[in-house]
Amino acid sequence: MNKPRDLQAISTQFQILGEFLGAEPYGTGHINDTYCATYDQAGVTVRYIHQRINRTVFQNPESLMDNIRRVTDHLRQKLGDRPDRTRRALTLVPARDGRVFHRDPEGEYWRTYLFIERARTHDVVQSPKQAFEAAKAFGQFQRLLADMPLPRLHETIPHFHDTPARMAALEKAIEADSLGRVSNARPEIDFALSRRSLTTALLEPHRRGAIPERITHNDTKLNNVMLDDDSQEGVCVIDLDTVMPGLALYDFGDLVRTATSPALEDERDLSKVTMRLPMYEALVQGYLSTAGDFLLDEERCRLATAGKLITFEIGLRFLTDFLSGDVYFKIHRDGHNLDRCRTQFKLVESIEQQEPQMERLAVV
Ligand code: ADP
Ligand code: GN1
Ligand code: MG
Repeated sequence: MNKPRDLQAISTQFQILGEFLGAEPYGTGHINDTYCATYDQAGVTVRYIHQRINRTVFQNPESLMDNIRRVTDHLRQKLGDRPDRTRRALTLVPARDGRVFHRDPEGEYWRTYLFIERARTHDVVQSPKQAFEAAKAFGQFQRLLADMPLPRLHETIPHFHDTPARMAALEKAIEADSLGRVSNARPEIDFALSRRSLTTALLEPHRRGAIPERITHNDTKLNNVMLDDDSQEGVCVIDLDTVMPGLALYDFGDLVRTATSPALEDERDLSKVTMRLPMYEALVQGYLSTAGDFLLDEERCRLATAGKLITFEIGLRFLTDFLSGDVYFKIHRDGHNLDRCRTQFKLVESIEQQEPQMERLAVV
C-alpha cells in the first residue's frame, strides 16, 4: 500500500503550468509509487505522472535519474523532429530548480513525466498483434540506444540479471527461514533447486565472448510498454529505472514471460498458465523486425532459452521475497509472492514442454 502523501505539495516543485486538481495512485507496478495527477491548464484538463522512486530498491536515485535523463535525451535526439516525439519517448518535466527530480523533506525522490495519452499498458496480452508490437517496440528501443555516447550507464541495481546470484540469494533465504515459511513452499523450493544448471544459460556464453553486452532495458514486462489505443502500435517504452548495460536476450526473455500466457502474473488457477506458441511466434517476429539487423546468430539461437531463463529467474526472486517476508515486491494479499512464484514455475514447465517448437521458430 502507498503511504498517503501530499501530492499537491509535490506538484508545486515541478515546472508545471496550471492548477492542481487532484492525484490518484496509478498502474500496477511492483516497485515505485506512481500517481496520475490532473491539472487545469487554461481551461483544459491535462494529466501528468508523478512518481516516488523506491529507495530500498534503488540505492542511488541520483545516478538512476542521470541515466534516465541521458537515455531520454538520446531517444529524443534520435526521434528528430517527428511531431509525435513526446509520445514516443518519456519526457521528464524539470523541477523548479532545473534538476530532473525533486527531493522532499523526508529525503524521498520524486520525478514527473508528461502523461502519454491515447495509449495504455496491459497486464495480460490480448492478441498476437499486441505481442508483436510490444516486442517490436523493445527491439527498437535497443536499436536506438546502440549508439549512446560514453560514459557507460550506471548500474542502478548491480547483478540484476545474475541468475546464479539470484539462486544463491534463494539458498540463503531458505537457510535463514526467518519467518518459518520454508515449510509452505517445499514444492517450489525443490523445483528451483532442481534447475540450478539453467542459471548460467546466458552468462556462460557471455563470459566466453559469444554474446555481447549492449544497452538494454532489463524490465521489459508487457506492462512497461504503452500501446496505442486505436492501432495497438507500441508507442513508448516506459519504466526506465533499470536501463543499463545488459544482454539483449534478457529483454526478449521477459517478454516471453509476460506476453505469452493468458493468465495474470498472480493467477491462482495454474491450469490457466501456459506458453502459447502463436504469441511466442508474434514476439519473435516483432523483435526481429527491429532488432534483427544487429542481433548475432549466437543471440538468435537462444531466444527460447532466454524466455525460460528469465521466467525462472523472476520465479526465484518472488520465492526469495516470500521466504524473506515480502520486503522487495509490493504485495496486496498474504502469500502474494508465493502465488507469483507458482505462475512463473508453471510457465517454465510449459516452455520446457514446447522448447523444440519454439526453437524452430527462430532458426538462424
Ligand atoms: P513501476 O516501476 O512501479 O512498475 P512504472 O514506471 O512502470 O512503475 O509505472 C507504473 C504504471 O504507470 C505503468 O504501467 C503505466 O500504466 C503508467 N505510466 C507510467 N508512466 C506513464 C506515462 N508517462 N504516461 C502514462 N502512463 C504512465
Ligand atoms: C518489477 O517495476 P515493475 O513492476 O515494472 C521488477 C522486475 C520484475 C517485475 C516482476 C526494479 O517490475 O525486475 O521482473 O517486477 N523491477 C525491479 O513483475 O526489480
Ligand atoms: Mg513498471
